[in-house]
Amino acid sequence: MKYQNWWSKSVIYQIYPRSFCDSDADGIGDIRGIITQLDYVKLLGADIIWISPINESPFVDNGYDISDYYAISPVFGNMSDFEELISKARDREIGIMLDIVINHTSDQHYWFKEAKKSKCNKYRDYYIWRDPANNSEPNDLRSNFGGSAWELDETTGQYYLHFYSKEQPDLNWENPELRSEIWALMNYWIGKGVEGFRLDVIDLIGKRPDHKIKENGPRLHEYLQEMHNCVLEGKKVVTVGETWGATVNNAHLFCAPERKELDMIFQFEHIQLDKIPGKSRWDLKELELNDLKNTMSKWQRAMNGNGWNSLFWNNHDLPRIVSRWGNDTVYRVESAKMLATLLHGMKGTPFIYQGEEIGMTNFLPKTRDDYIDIETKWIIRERLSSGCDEKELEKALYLKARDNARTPMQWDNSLNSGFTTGTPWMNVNRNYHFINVHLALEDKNSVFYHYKKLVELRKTEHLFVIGDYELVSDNHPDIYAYYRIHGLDALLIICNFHNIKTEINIRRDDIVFCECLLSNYPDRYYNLSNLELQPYEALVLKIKLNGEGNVK
Ligand code: TEU
Repeated sequence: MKYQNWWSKSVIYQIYPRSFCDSDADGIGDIRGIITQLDYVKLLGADIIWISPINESPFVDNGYDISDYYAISPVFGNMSDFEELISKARDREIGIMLDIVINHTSDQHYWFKEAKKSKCNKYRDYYIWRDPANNSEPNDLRSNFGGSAWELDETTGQYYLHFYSKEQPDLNWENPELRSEIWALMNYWIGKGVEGFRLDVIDLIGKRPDHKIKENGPRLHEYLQEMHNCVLEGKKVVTVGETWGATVNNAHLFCAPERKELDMIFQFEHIQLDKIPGKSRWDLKELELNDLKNTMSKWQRAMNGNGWNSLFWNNHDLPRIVSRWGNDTVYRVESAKMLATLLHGMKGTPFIYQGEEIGMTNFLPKTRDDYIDIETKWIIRERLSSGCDEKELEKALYLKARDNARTPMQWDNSLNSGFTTGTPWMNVNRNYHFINVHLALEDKNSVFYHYKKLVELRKTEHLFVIGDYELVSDNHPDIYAYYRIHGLDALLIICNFHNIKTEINIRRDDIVFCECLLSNYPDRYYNLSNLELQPYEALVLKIKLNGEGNVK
């Protein structure tokens, strides 16, 4: 048996609640808004909804700074709304995956407020404190949002560690009492009926700041095994860890089934191929298709039987894929479908980020003030103060800013794209008049129906789940093609990644049957020995082999 888990066939839909659907006209999306759209998610076919954090928070980092793990933020609703969401989702056979941020809390969390009071407070050791070194920061560790990772607490004269903003102090996982608190809160939410956890920056919890170790610290896997023991063992709960530090060499440590840690991880290697190596993601470089083929193939092979891939192009931290690696003007529909096909054909669990399924794009700001994310504001400040080229900066922001993912969901053509009848917390992308759910549902050739078909195929064609991945390795500069093979049955996925016509020869003598399951151009004639592909064309072919050839 190549898979045995209830979620192996699942597709996960990510909701960024703030920007999804507003039910009470305060300009911010909420849980009741999500409830009204459950039928939409069901129509798409997703099995699990991952909701970005909805806990009590001062929202310095849009909820990734939790001040009460047991409470729902009133901005999003209340506990009975959440319970109703769980139950109405369950009625539709949809599970709810909670996003838990347990590497750090908000500085407004009770634990931190207490911890700050004195060095001998009961909660002091829940966080990471160090004495100044030569009247300055303990060392030169940097925060991911700019500046030092250490902040001085005037009252006690010590510095605390924060790998994100200073309002997000890092928790001290070395402390067993802290770990027990975390297990308790996770069990609480399982008791409420959640069927999954997305664990924010989980590869950081084993940090050793004195040795400047951030990711993959020495006790990381011990903690995850303890979590499995104390929380996950025997429960119908799927976990996916966010791990920017994962490589093909350490990924199995997180998710090889026998290790009893997590079910899947998000690794980010493929999504960083358009930055200058060794520099930050704001330092742009064109994506080379062959780099993408190599990286995706490497991960497909590495996780074969030794873990399970999560498949994604997008999330709330990443720009819109159609603007990034597709074409968000002339070929928006074709390229969005091609990118979807390329990803959903692979082995693993696909994630769809809200709006991706209708081909939502990055937004063009009127002024730089339209960027409101904490990380984007920091990079603007930093780059301007170091005298950067402003045109380059604008290009980098358009292509990479997290804000791009966070503009409100485009439901229809009405005021504020049907997201809210109030004033939206963030401006709606001006293209909502022609990119919206209402139009997508009316058009049988829309990006939406292509996604829906891909989700359906995962349920009906076993090969999508179990087939082994084989790259058609020809170094073609425009075409990414691969097989998913099981015995004499295979899928052949062929994608033209660029906006030009191109050709490929995939002639094989051992094909006895070939059927097209999905394409993004109408009425195509396929000749595998001389296949001409239209701009961004994508095909999913089902083939039967006679066993006399070599599939590779
Ligand atoms: O993101 C992890 C993270 O490291 C991000 O800073 C990421 O590198 C960057 O945003 C890429 O654009 C998680 C959450 O997904 C993010 O929203 C939070 O801001 C962050 O953790 C802190 O909790």
